[in-house]
Amino acid sequence: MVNATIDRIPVSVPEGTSILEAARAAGVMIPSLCYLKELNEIGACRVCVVEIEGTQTLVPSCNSPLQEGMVIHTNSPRVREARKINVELILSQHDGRCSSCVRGGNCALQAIANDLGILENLYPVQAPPNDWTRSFPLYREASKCIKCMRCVQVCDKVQGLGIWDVEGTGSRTTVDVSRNRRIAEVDCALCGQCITHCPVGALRERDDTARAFEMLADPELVTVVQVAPAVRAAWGEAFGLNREQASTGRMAAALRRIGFDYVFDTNFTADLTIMEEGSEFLARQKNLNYDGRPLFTSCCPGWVRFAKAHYPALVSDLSTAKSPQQMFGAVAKSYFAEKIGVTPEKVRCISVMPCLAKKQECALPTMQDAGAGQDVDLVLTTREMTRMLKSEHVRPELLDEEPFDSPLGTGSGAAVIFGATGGVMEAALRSACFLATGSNPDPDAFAEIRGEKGWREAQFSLGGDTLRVAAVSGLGNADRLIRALLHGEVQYDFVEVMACPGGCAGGGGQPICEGCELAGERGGLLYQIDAANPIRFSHENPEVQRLYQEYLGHPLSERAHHLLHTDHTA
Ligand code: HC1
Ligand code: SF4
Repeated sequence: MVNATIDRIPVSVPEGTSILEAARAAGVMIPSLCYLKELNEIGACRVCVVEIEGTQTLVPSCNSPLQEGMVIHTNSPRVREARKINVELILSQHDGRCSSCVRGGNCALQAIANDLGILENLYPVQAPPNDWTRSFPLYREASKCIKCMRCVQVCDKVQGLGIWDVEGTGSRTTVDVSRNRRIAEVDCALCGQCITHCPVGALRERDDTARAFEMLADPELVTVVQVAPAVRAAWGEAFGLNREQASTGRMAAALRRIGFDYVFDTNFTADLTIMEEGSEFLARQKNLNYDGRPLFTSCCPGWVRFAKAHYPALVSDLSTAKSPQQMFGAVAKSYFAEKIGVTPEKVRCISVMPCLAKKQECALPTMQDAGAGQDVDLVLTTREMTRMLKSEHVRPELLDEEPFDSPLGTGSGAAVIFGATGGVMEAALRSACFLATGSNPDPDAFAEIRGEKGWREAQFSLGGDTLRVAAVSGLGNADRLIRALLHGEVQYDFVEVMACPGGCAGGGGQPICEGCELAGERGGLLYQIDAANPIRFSHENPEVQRLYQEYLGHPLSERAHHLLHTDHTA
């Protein structure tokens, strides 16, 4: 252990601990901008500088290890002055029009500048011009980039994609798409992790709220909204609501306040996905020509984009079942439109997703089967939904709870855990077990596949057969798993892949909390919601059963194939 004092507080930490982490452990919060624990410890912004008694120079605390006997001052006059100058210099290259910035009020740079009492920009602002493809679901404003490198590191080290890099030299140094490419030309998975790790507003989703408001204002249209499983675990963060206040009932009420005609739950079609994918899996296992390669889940469009770009030979092993989002669109514009007696052309299907890749998934030509424009017309991220509620001055905490509409508003506990890594696999196994044996397993029989580790595996017995399954989250982990599979180092029957670390709970469209990684906590909440649901199995969802009785027939029927499956060729 190393013993030292930080701001007169004695500290004792393991050798190698940075001054910044040692200070945080002692309750001393040293401000930082570029720092991301274990990912970006480059000391680039120099906001976290501290003074070591007896030395002349200030050091960045994020990458300077605490040493025996050090006496550290984190807020001395020298430190304060240097920190202030460093932030003023950063501001001189930053478009600081905070009132029209999506991160206004939730920006690390704004907060630090305010904390340091910087009330005017001393230096002329020289920010690079913005030059970006506006139609792309990921939007970048170069004029706001502070070159902290967080996006570069998350994309490289966690996702293994290398989309971003430092470009230019001297005062023209900036971060841009690597190797001078355009964003639409590179294999960006659209996971959005660069956005949730950007401390300012340099990265965000394409804003589709104006289009959503237009649809809501058109009296000729029937607007139908679906809300993804993981959204319910996070939307309240943007309003500072506690867990009880941030209920699905209040979210449904709030969405009705801004004008949606029908408020439905993607959980309904998550259950439907399980019926189709579970049946597909069992059929594949029985198939004598089955080549022994695993079936991969396909509900995460970030993963599907990655697979198409990096492992095209594996695309035929993706489940043909569409994602719950796309099944919802297909069912809303066929079965539901028919039920309420409107033509599908009049229906506008809008999703609220924790995800950017869903904005691209809904536009794929292979996802349009209901015959009326796009099956899903528009995707909003969780952040866009909360911005819309705020712009309409909705105060969710003041609303009474309201149920989702019927018949696409009921979901099982198995459906809600889709939003956490391993949840799709667990939900599928619960129902596959029933389909294979005719009786329900203990709903928690497959809990071994839960957890926060990026790559987990388990073996289960299913109708006398041993099943080898794995769940990975984060594309770097997915890449490692696929390489191990291709080298014969591991063998699985069924693999769940989610592009975002922790699954959709940690999705790139979720509310941003500076310095927090909330996927695990949000995922835990989804498991609690599952445990409290009286229905724990997708095949017991009464509205899904009714959909089969009234419309689809049975899983993998011709109509189910037409509406609910795809070949991932686009
Ligand atoms: Fe997801 Fe899914 S779990 S992919 O993360 O399969 O986005 O939540 O909606 O479609 O259900 C996202 C979440 C979501 C789909 C479901
Ligand atoms: Fe989107 Fe979820 Fe996949 Fe992330 S894990 S890319 S949020 S579907």
